[in-house]
Amino acid sequence: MKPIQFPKTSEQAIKLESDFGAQNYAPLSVVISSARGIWVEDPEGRKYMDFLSAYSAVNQGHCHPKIVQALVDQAQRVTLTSRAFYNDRLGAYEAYMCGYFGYDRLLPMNTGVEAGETAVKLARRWGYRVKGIPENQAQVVFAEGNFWGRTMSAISSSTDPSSFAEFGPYMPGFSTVPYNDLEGLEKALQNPNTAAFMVEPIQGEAGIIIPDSGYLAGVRALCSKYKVLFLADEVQTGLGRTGKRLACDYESVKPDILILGKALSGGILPVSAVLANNEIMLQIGPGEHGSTFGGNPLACAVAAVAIHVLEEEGMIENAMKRGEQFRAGLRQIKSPSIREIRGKGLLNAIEMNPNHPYSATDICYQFKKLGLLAKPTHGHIIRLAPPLVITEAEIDQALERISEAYKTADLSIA
Ligand code: IF1
Repeated sequence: MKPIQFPKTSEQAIKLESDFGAQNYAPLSVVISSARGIWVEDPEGRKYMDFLSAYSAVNQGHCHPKIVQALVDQAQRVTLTSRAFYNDRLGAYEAYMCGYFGYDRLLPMNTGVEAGETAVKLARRWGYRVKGIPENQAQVVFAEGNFWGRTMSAISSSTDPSSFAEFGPYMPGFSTVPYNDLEGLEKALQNPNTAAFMVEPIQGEAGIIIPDSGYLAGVRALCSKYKVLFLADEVQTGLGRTGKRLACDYESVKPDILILGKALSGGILPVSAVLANNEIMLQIGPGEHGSTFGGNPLACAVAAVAIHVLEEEGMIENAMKRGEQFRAGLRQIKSPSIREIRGKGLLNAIEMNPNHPYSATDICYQFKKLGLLAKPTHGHIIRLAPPLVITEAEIDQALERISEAYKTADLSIA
């Protein structure tokens, strides 16, 4: 069999996917063949500012040299041992992460949704053994508009038909309450069979929905009051994205179970993690949970450096400062199509008037023509989330391109 031939042009790359790929995505028509920092390049040499960051998996910038070096070094030692044996990277990584986030223990997984599944299993197990919920009666509550992945459990909690429709039957014992609504949440937590409430501190896919200040503190207080575990899904908002180490830090609340993913590897390979204290984490014993790649030495070596460079290179503070600069600049753009600018740190969104002649997708194609890549979440909301290494000058450059895109679009319908 001949060795694989990769395409040389964007057109060839797109055609191959169209001919042979599952059609579970409809990507923007741009092909990325190389990347560094906030910049990505297509096979024809066109350069773009990445304002999606692979949905916040590339907070540290594409191909961060130190993270790549950690990958290369470890890949030449050992990459995967399985958990049937020990390896010499996992324990040190666990200790490092527990010290950094302030928990007793870490359970390593690979994707964000696996970490979410792990958190729900831990919560149910704790519910039966510690809270005393009758077997198979545990309830886990989620927020309307949640998104935590594509598995059957994750879609069973979803309120978005594009996530759950025609995939039933669904996981029992799940319910939802309105986001940012403490009264509604309290009613659900009064059910003695409620084991946990899982929530994103800022809802990403729902459209960068920022709750009222005090909401997270209210969640924390209500969960403590009713002995319900507070599960924070920081897969997208964590690791500096919102200008703080965790978005929960805005209200200094500490979840009972912390769920991390995406940028935990700086976008190099799938790494996720669940952190909790002993009373919760030790409810799962040997042989009761795991995964082939969970805790592999390559992932541990990469994640340890991905976390370290966040701090060492001041990326979290930069996200706070650049985010303020970015939102101030966006608010200078006068376009009848823009309804709201919102965000925290470098997790931002432009909400457009849904009935405006041009859509968020139209605007994203204008952005692409001007050398900036972004993608709408729902029809009329554009998520703008560059890597946290973006400079002041690059923010200004992005603002010029965004402003130009709206000017062109507004002129086109004048
Ligand atoms: C896709 C969305 C974002 C997440 C939060 C857990 C997970 C995600 C808050 C699961 C994953 C990804 C999935 C990816 C696109 C992207 C996404 F548009 F789908 F909704 F970011 F908003 N918690 N989000 O955002 O992590 O298992 O994917 O590692 O499915 O297209 P995962």
